[in-house]
Amino acid sequence: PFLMNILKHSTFREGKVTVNFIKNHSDLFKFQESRNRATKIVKFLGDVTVNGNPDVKELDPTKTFIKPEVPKFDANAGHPEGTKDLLTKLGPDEFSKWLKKEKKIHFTDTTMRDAHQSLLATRMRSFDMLKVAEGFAKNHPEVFSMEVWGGATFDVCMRFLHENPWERLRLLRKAMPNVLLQMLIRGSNGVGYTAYPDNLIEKFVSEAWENGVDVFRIFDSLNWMKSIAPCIEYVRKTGGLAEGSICYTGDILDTSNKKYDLNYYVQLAKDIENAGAHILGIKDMAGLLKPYAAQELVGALKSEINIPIHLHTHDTSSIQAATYLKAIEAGVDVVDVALGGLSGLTSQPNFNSVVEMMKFKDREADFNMEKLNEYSHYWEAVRKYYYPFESGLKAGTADVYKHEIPGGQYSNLKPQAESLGLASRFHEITEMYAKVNNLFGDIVKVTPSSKVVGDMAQYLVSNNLSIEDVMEKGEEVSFPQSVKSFFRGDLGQPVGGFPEKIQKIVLRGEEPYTNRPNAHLEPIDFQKEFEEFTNIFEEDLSRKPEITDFLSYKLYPKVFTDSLNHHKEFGNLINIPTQNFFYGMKPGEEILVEMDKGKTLIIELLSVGQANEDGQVDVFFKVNGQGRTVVIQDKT
Ligand code: 3PY
Ligand code: ZN
Repeated sequence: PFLMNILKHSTFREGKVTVNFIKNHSDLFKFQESRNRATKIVKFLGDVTVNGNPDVKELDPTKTFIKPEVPKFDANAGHPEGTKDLLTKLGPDEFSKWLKKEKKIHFTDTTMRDAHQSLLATRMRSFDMLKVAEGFAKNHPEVFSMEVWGGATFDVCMRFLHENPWERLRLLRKAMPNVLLQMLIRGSNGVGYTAYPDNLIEKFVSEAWENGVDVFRIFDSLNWMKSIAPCIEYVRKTGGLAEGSICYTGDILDTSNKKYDLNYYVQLAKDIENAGAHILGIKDMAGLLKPYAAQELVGALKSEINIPIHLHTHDTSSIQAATYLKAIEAGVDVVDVALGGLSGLTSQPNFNSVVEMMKFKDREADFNMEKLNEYSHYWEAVRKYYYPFESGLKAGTADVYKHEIPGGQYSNLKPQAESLGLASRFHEITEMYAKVNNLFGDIVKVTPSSKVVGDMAQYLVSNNLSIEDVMEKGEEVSFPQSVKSFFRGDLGQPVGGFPEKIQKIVLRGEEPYTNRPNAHLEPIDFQKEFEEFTNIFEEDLSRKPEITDFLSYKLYPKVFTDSLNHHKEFGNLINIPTQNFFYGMKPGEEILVEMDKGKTLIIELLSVGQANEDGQVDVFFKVNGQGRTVVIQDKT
């Protein structure tokens, strides 16, 4: 084929070949390059077929899948105007005023971020999103925003799905240029679990904007303004919308709760508005905001602040549609919902049903219900591929008001407990979670502070220790790293400060600090470090490293490096169908894998050989009609 390329080359045919012909015509190597890429993909498919996907811990051979039906849309038509076009036209300050004046209720679709983060351990692949992104944006340009990025997706995307999160964002942006794209950012903790240097967060925000994010939902896991305010400022330097958020905890209707009462939230909301937010987010990460509390909270905020209000919840209790109804009556501007097939329980309330709820009333939003339901069916079918990541929760629970575990964490805690051999003690863990929260001074619990409480609860249950044991024999307890770090001040300062006694026990004489954790971190010298990064990784990446690669590396050095090594061996897997990505192929099965626009591989698995004495297995494929054998080490 290489020779054929030379013979077909125009310069060769014109008889102008010189000694440098091959050197000067890199296109000759294109064939080799795409053959290499195909080989890597086939190698991956061979490996999953023989060894399984290491991320799938338990296979259920009785599972059957149905082909997800992609709702129809006109691929040749342009995108109808949506909220992104309006943001471009008005700019963020005027956009915020427009939103506040809107009468109808607006919707953010969380299906591609929080819904799968909270139901399927964040495993949704770009492949399944990209199948419907363009169609959704064309069929439903009236959606307020699509939450598609941030939170845990950044890490999981690289760590388990072997994808580049920036590539996901760019592709979704391209498919949905007309509607706002939204991300979740953990203030000074970015999309990680600890504080990062301020200039790293600033650069991250500006690159997120450049690559497609419009709405930044900013929160701090302890509701600490000193972590929220700088991030609002970074977003204000872009053309994006800063949604500063309060994390809701406790119950404002409970008058014995003095810490997180209505006044506390109103003051925090004012601080967020004064810090320059365009929108106020109410982030009810555990789904604790009951209907009548929502009425009171939203009602009070509407009269105390001037920016529009965006409400987020999780339906763990199963009554959060009622919360939305009361919030809508009280004047909330936008609510977060997930398409039916990925809604409910630890995810968001059902998009389709909440739209129906408002039909024929004055704040009704006009959606094509037939189409919206088709998208719900699509996700229902796609969800089946992800069965190993289902948490197994079957019903809503009122326990959530006691343990206050965020939706995303709750669905993760069960598999985590199983992996520690504590499956039968799950309720003990959730009860311990509540006790640890009290011990730590009743803190706001959301990533990463929720991880601190969860780590401690699991540690105590698995070591059969009680809260009393900790208080009495603390010097014998080996506290989890996250707990030590929390009491040192690495996540910032909790509302009302740290309880001193337990802080002393955990820190064993180490001095905590009370200023911003970021103040202890050296700023990044971007020019110098990016150059070093380029020197180290250029060859492995086999392309020019981008600043976004560098940001991934700075946020998750090991995850980035592992993901790069995976990429070197198996290539870019973004276009492998999800069924084959997780479960490999069956002999006789033929699949299509798009390489570049218009270039598709037809891959058929012919047969899988027997392992030889070294444990090597020959796997026979046909790729675009040509036989291809890959040798796979059997690790089963
Ligand atoms: C995250 O930080 O990932 C969350 O979704 C918190 O609720
Ligand atoms: Zn959430």
